[in-house]
Amino acid sequence: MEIKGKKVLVVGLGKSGLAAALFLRRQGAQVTVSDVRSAEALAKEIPALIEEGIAVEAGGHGLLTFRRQDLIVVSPGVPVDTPELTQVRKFGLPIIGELELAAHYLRGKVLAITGSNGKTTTTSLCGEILEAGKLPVQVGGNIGVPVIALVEASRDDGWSVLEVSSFQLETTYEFHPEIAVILNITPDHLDRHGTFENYVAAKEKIFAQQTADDALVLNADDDAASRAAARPKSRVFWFSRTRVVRQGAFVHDGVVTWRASEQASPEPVLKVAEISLKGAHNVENVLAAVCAARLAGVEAAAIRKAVMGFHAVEHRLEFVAKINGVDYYNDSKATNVDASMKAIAAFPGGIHLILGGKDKNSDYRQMRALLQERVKAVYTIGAAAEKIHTHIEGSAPIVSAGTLEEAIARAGAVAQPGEIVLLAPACSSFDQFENYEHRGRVFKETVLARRGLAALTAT
Ligand code: UMA
Repeated sequence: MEIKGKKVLVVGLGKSGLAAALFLRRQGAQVTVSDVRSAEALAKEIPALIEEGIAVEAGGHGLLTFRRQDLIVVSPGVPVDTPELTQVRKFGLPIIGELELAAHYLRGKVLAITGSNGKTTTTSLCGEILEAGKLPVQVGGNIGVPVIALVEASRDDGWSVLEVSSFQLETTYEFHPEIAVILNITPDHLDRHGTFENYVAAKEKIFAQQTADDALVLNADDDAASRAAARPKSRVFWFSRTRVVRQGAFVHDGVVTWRASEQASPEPVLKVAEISLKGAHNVENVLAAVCAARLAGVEAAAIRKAVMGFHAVEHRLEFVAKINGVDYYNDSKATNVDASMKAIAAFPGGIHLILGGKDKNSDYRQMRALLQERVKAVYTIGAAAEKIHTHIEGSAPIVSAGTLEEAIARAGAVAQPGEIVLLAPACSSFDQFENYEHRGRVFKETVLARRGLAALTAT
């Protein structure tokens, strides 16, 4: 992609937009960034951008600014149907995402991982495994490091392991991973994509450009992910927790096993009991990572070593503390109903569950049976509290806590030794927090302060 001298607009000045703007400038483009946030809110970013020769439009998007460009690069969080983008699309102006831009410049091979849940854990795990296999590797994408920021250090003999979201995939056209993984597809982000079908279509763009030389790894236990098998041109590999698959990874007699093809003999990789991560969903993540890593050429022994040494990623069913016999877990990344249900299912019962935040047009009624079976009480917080209350009423006692701190206090006051206090809110965080990391940190800080207090009263 020849960018030198071109007029390029970057929409959104978050992590992605900032990295994209600086990269484009270094490539010799005439760069403008546009953000709805005010100049005051962007006071930190603006001077640095101006110094680099990048023009900034703050406090809203101007149609004229958009029309003046040769190319528009949108940040993942910017909906593709804003009035300005809709207008300029009519004039045939190319609009791509930051991932697509990066894909044009990234050297080496790409292992891309998508799914509604488990992306970050699987991406980190794949990164560790490839490293254990002595392959040059860098990790980025939705996990927090914009893909464009990986370009300059990428090398022809290396791998980029990328967590890719539906937001990022939606604006890709030539993005072409050598190995693509779809972990699962369950309803999420319906407020942005409108329908489940649109969301699935965005996810499926991960393999749209793959050829017969590439590999697609799919979850045989997930309906929507396995339906994708009808469409790719690439070779499909499966993973399953519940059955033996033709080619891919599966659990056999408590052992994670890999089989390269129907003709190949099965190869034991590690025992399920050796996986340090909690929950059945994490066995799926490990199976997916085993598939991807074997396809990338990592030997079973290196995979086993890396999986055994891998512990929960921050905010993903992360153990925080034991206070008076009660275990506190932070799963702030459970930002949808399915993720929250997976977290609940990781414990046999005795759960005090903190639910709520910003609703994403979700159906919490699906949780009723599981709540009835395993949850002692639900503590609701944030803007979605009332809707959640209506959807789950009768399946578990509900305490309207309002805030996260109050929920922890109320749950901690009644939880008995051996029980669990679990933050798995099934909602996004933006009503009360900056993002899910912020929510997770507040959870951890509040719990740890409680532990300090408990220690003081015990002495
Ligand atoms: N903005 C506009 N106009 C709009 C909308 C937003 O100007 O119409 C501006 C905002 O004012 C803000 C900026 O855009 O200044 C934010 O851009 P962004 O939302 O794309 O955020 P980034 O900081 O660039 O982070 C993005 C991803 N964010 C989203 O997809 C919402 C991060 O994923 C990712 O880690 C980062 O790029 C690096 O690749 C976060 C996420 O929540 C973790 N992802 C979703 C998820 O995991 O569920 C998909």
